[in-house]
Amino acid sequence: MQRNEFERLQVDIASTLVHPRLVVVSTSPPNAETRLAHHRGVITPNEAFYVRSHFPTSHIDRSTWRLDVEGDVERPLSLTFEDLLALPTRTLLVTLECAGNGRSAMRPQPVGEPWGYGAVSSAEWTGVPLRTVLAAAGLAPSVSNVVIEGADRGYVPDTSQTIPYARSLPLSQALHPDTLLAYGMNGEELAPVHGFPVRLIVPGWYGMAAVKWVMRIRARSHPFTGFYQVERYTMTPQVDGQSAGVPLSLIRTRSVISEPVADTTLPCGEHRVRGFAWSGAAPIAQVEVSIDGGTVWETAELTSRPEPYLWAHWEYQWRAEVRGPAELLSRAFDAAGNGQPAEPEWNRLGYANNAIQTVHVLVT
Ligand SMILES: Nc1nc2c(c(=O)[nH]1)N[C@H]1C(S)=C(S)[C@@H](COP(=O)(O)O)O[C@H]1N2
Ligand SMILES: [Mo]
Repeated sequence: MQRNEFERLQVDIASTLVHPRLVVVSTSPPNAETRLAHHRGVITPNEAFYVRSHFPTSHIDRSTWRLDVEGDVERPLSLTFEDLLALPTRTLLVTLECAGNGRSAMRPQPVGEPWGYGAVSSAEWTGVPLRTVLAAAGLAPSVSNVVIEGADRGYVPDTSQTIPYARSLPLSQALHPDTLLAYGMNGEELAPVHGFPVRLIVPGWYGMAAVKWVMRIRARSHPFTGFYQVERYTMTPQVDGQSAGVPLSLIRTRSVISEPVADTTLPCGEHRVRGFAWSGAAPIAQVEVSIDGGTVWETAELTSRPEPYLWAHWEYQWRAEVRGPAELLSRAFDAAGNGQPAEPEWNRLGYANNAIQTVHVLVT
């Protein structure tokens, strides 16, 4: 192993193990999920925010960093960090969920990081709308999509050279006023693992769209066929992987139970069941809880104000009267009427599992 590679590995391990709230899924590249029961309120502290990276963390010097805007544009740009700071800002509360969140609950177990339910977190993001930068460059009329490229690179199956992490957005989403080039996370600069100095935020979309360490923006008039665009992050139903997949975009409606913690023991009596619910398509309208394994459902109380892109917190009062195993379930509905299925929609790469979660506890 090269010396600098070794050093990078040390940094990755240190930056993911630094906070006891994170459960490490892998150390290089750094992948770690947030313990649901450790959330206090709807905003996740930066050091407890889940981490998902395909390649080692990029460590970027902000003073030499440039954001290149090129491709089918009238005026290619190379912006400094100060150039970006000088543009009008926008701040949004956004929940980020990895498309692989909950993969470990799928059967048969698909390939990929074995996430539990903690690859989801929320923050207040500050940045410049991507459209502002695209307007400054001037898009050609033929442009149909915009590729956002990160500084991180590595090998992927069937390539002899390294490739960068890169994702394309349809033009309509690239021009959406809420799609941000973010440099602020809960009032702080981004940590290296979360994409310092600048990352994309695409509110309502699964996390793969939120490209970290953004270095290059390319306006294109033809479809982008990069590895992370067409080989990953598509719903591929067949085991053979031959049929074309449906690209992931909006986060499906979902809820999780954060308390009581799954597979724990509690005494008979009053307990507060707590959790979160979110949907990329619309704010959360209702959450229901079942304490009998899914036969009877009752409405939970929303204890935070439902917002378009931010998860809602909910609570439910449970009087545990019967000793023995209990099964707690929650299900959410968004304002557009989307709910959660009883079983995951199985797909080869294990994405977008928004099936109702069952939490098993033992009442003593
Ligand atoms: N450059 C780059 N951006 C990336 C990734 C990556 O590997 N490289 N991973 C994506 C995925 S799959 C997710 S879920 C989110 C995770 O963001 P976080 O690590 O800040 O939680 O970043 C996205 N942006
Ligand atoms: Mo992800």
